[in-house]
Amino acid sequence: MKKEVNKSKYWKKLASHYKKMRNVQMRDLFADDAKRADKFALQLDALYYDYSKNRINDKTMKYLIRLAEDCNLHEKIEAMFTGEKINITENRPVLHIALRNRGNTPIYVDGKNVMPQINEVLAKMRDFSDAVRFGKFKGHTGKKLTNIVNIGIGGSDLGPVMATEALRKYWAKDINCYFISNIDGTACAEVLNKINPETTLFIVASKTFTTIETITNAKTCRKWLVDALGEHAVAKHFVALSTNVEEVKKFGINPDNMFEFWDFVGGRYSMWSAIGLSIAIAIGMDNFEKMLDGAYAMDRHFRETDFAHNIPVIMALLGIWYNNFFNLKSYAVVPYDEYLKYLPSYLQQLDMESNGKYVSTNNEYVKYATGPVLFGGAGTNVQHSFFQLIHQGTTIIPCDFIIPAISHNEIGDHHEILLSNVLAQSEALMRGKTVKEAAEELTQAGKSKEEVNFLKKFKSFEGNRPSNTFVVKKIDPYTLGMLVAMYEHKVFVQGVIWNIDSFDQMGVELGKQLAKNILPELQGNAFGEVHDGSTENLIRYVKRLRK
Ligand code: G6Q
Repeated sequence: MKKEVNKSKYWKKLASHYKKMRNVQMRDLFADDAKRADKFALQLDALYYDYSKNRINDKTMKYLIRLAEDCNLHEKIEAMFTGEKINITENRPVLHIALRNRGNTPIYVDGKNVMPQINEVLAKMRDFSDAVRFGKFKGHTGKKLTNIVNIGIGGSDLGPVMATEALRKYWAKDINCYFISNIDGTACAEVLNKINPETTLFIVASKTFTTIETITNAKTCRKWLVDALGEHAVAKHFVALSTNVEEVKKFGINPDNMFEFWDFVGGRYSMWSAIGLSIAIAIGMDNFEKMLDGAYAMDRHFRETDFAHNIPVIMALLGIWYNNFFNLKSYAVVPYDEYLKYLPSYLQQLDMESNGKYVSTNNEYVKYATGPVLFGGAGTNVQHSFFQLIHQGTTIIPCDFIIPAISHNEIGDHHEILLSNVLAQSEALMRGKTVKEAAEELTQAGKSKEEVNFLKKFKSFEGNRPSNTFVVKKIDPYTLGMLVAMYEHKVFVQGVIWNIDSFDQMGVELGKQLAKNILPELQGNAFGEVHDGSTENLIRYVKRLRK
């Protein structure tokens, strides 16, 4: 059995090193070392990762890397890439990396190379997305399908939503994408109100094909289509993305119209698979494959690069440093690109569903913090919402800033203003403004002595707040692939160090089970279950309002 990580040599060394580092000021570290910014930076293709604005020195990095080595990270990475069953609670391999294994080297699961089946589905996606895009696969009444509606939730929704939005500039001119995920009837109604059944393709995306939200939404959409065009229209307007051919048939979708993926692909890691069909139709299969190429480049970097120069490993270790030693329980991801506005929600599932666990792979309750709270939003908008707390709140929230040097919409000086803002944020967070500096500024602005004395604390910033900055040239399919794979691997490394299974999601089950009990109680009269007083009251009150 593996020793608990918080009992390990380098964990203890880090704990005592933290005591020396906790009061160190980053601005002093920069002043003392002219090469700091170069030293704590990495590059892969056009992606530049500056992690110098962190509360680290050489020793911190040395200890963190030794910690990763002691956790057998090398072996664990190899285990993932070679198809070992590292998802131990579900006894499954974890092979999203196979979906973008552009070198096509064999990867075996139970003695069988999975690459041929992956390539087959990619080829089927190419044929179908081309046929839709070029109007060869038409709707029941002979019209071109221009409204693409992905019906799915969680991992069968967030990737397509995020990636299609990120790559909106690459969409075919006449194609529009819509997403229905929430069981709230409003989600269906709002999309159906906007589209014409004759020109709509519904993509039912569900790994299990049993998810209540998706199946209910898909049935509603099917009825809407059949009411308008008749039962025969279904074959031309519905396709399925799933691992479950039986349920797809039961739903009434011809298996010829099904795009398969497999149990070795986790929902939140599935946008590279058939689950990405809406992305492929929107941007074309060539661009979809460029996205896979970008992810593959990151995969090779992750697998082949020593830890000290390995971007996802360094990101993960810095996360551990703050989470487990500084005791910081959240972090923010802030892309300065409007097209990446859904990236934080996507990463929220990736990170929080993967590493929000308190049972270790030793089948014991962990005695250290695991996954942090991740939140974020697009800059500059969030500078006007939660940034106040990031600058002057009583907790410290490390930030990831993501910056494209070139915008897809270079209008006037918009992009330079945007860039100046993000660069200023990371500078301000690091440097801060002392009370003395604040007082001087107020004096220069002509404030009276009393005003200066009163305002100087409010106007000061303690600074020393960490951030990472990622610069790319432009958000294109390749770059997006790199960025998403980078975060996937960061999450993986943290899971290895915390010794948890990052690939199950048992935590979402209990609520689903209880909802099944409550549904008949809402629909009928009797209480079948004994609930707590609060839940019973709420059920009664809601029912009274609905009468
Ligand atoms: C992701 C989770 C979860 C899943 C949804 C939808 O890793 O497993 O978010 O993607 O619950 O599941 P189906 O694709 O089976 O409908």
